[in-house]
This record gives sequence, C-alpha cells and structure tokens, in this order.
Amino acid sequence: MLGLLLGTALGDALGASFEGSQAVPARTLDAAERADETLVHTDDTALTLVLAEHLAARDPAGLDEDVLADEFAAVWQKEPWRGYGPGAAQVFELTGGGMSWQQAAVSLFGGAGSYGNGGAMRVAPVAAVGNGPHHVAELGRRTAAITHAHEHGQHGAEVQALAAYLALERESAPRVLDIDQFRHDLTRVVRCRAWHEKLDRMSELVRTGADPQHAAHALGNDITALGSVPMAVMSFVSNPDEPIAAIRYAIGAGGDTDTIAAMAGALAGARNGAATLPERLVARLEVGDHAREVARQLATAGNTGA
Ligand code: F2R
Ligand code: MG
Ligand code: MG
Ligand code: MG
Repeated sequence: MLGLLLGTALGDALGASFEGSQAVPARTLDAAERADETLVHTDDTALTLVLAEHLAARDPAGLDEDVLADEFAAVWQKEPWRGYGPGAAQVFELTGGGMSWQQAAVSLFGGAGSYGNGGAMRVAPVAAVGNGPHHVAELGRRTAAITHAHEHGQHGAEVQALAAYLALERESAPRVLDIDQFRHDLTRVVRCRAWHEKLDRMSELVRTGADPQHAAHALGNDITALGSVPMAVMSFVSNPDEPIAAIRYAIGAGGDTDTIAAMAGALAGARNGAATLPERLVARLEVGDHAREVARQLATAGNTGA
C-alpha cells in the first residue's frame, strides 16, 4: 500500500509542472529528476490520501459517502490552490454550503454531471480493501459518484480501481504481467463499449511497443476519464516492473501529466512496492511522511500489508 501511495504522489508531483504541455522530452524529465526542489503534489494526491484515511478509519471496505464528501470538501477548503478541477471545486463549495453531494454532483455541466478524471485519479486505495474485482469496482464507482455523476467519470474510477487491485493482487504472482489477461480482467467487470474499445486499442498498442506520443494520440491524454485512464494503464502495462519508467512514459506525451502519471505510479507502485521507487525522489516528496503515516494506519486497521 505504501508503494501505491508514494507512486501516486511521485507521478503527480513530477508530472505537475508539465500539466497541459506538449510532449515532454527525456532530457527535460532528466533535469526535473536531478533537481533538488521539494516535489509538490496537487489535488490528485491530496484526495487520494483523504480516501485512504477514510478507509483506514473504518471496518474493511466500509465506505460512508456522506462523510467522505465532507472530508473531500474539507481538504479542498484548506488548500484550494492545489490545482482542483473546476467541477470538483464547485461540488465541494456547494456541499460546504449544505447541499447534498448527490444534488451538487448532478448539477454540473448543465445536469450531465462530470466526466472528468477526478474520480479515477484518487480511487486507487479502494484496491486495498475490496474483496474481489466486482466489489472493488463498486467501491470505486461509489467514491467517484460524490463528484462525478456522469457514467464515464464513474467508469474511469472502476477501471483504475480494478487495475490497482489487479496490480496489488499480482504482487506475489509470477513476475511476468500477462497483458491480455489484465485487459480481459478489466473488461469483464466494466461493462461499457466505449471503455472496451479503448482497452482493446491499448492492448494492440502495447503489442506494437508504441511510444508515449503514439499511444496518447490513439488513447487520449486529456482531463477526461475516457481520455486519460487508458493511457495511464498503458503506461503501467508497458513498464510493469519499473515504476519510474511507467511515470516517465505517462508524462512523456504531455497533456494531463500529473494525473496520468499519478494513476500509472499508483499501479506500478502497487505492483512493485515502495522500495522500488527512486529513494532520492521519494525523499523530495512534500507529502512523503504523511503518505507513510496513512499507509501505516491502513496496515494497522488490518486492511492491507504495508
Ligand atoms: N484542474 C486541473 N488542471 C488545470 C490547471 C491546473 C493548474 N496547474 C493550476 O494550478 O491552476 N487539474 C485537475 O483537474 C483534473 C481532474 O478534474 P475533475 O476533478 O474531474 O474536475 P471537473 O471539472 O469535474 O472535470 C474536468 C474537466 O472536464 C471537462 N468536463 C467534465 N465533464 C464535462 C461535461 N459533462 N461536459 C463538458 N465538459 C466536461 C471540463 O472541462 C471539466 O472542467 C485533473 O487533471 C487534476 O489534476
Ligand atoms: Mg492535479
Ligand atoms: Mg453534509
Ligand atoms: Mg491533472
């Protein structure tokens, strides 16, 4: 679990300064890694840690959406400058003013609800407490629904939650990731044609060894769930055993770099563990001690190993 949390934070904080940019050359990333500055995280990590703490404070797999909605709103209120999506910020503002999260989420975008990637970017900790793929997907969907009423915002969280679960589950399995099996396990649970098509395309791109720009062109690398979660999974399955390579792949094409790298980092960190993350980069994380404390709380609660 510590690997999942620190992988999230590292991807987010390394990717943050490139969010919204065009392709990021390897030498630019090398320089960012060599620097000494503190690695400052954004909304992706802030909300992931809120969710992890929420789960740690309850019985395994206990989830209280009303409480979680207030906890999300509280962390946004404390540090609104951490680059939140406008829709999410509006939900937090409305719930802070007394509106239910159900009403607030459905009020966004003319009543369509958000299909942004904010539900997916924060969802990975549910992988540690769900008992089985369907349960993990359900927990993922419920945590996303607090801010993302649109089906694609929720499917994104289902896919990322499940991918994290499969990555964690495979920690003690044979060290070769079977990409077709991984895609099959994701599509078996998430029943939506648009997502199946994207994940099928992803498998094909992995087979051909596509570079980040080619992959992003085919899969998307924007702030929507459908336009970013497949690219994050692609970054992971193309580099399953080396978290920093998965993170670099995710950032390489530009776009929503903090979020795609946070999700890829969560998956690769979950599979490989915290010890496989570059020590020097982890030491620069602003949120390192807090992430370690939350991982400890989850382990103490009996939900997961460290
Ligand atoms: N907000 C950002 N980045 C912007 C710049 C940040 C900059 N670095 C700074 O510090 O100022 N990043 C964060 O937002 C993304 C997660 O967004 P979330 O939580 O899903 O928010 P939202 O607003 O609900 O959705 C994102 C956008 O998607 C479009 N959209 C969603 N649903 C829509 C719909 N039904 N119709 C039309 N458009 C829809 C909108 O443009 C939303 O604003 C992450 O990248 C996180 O890092
Ligand atoms: Mg962010
Ligand atoms: Mg309330
Ligand atoms: Mg982002």
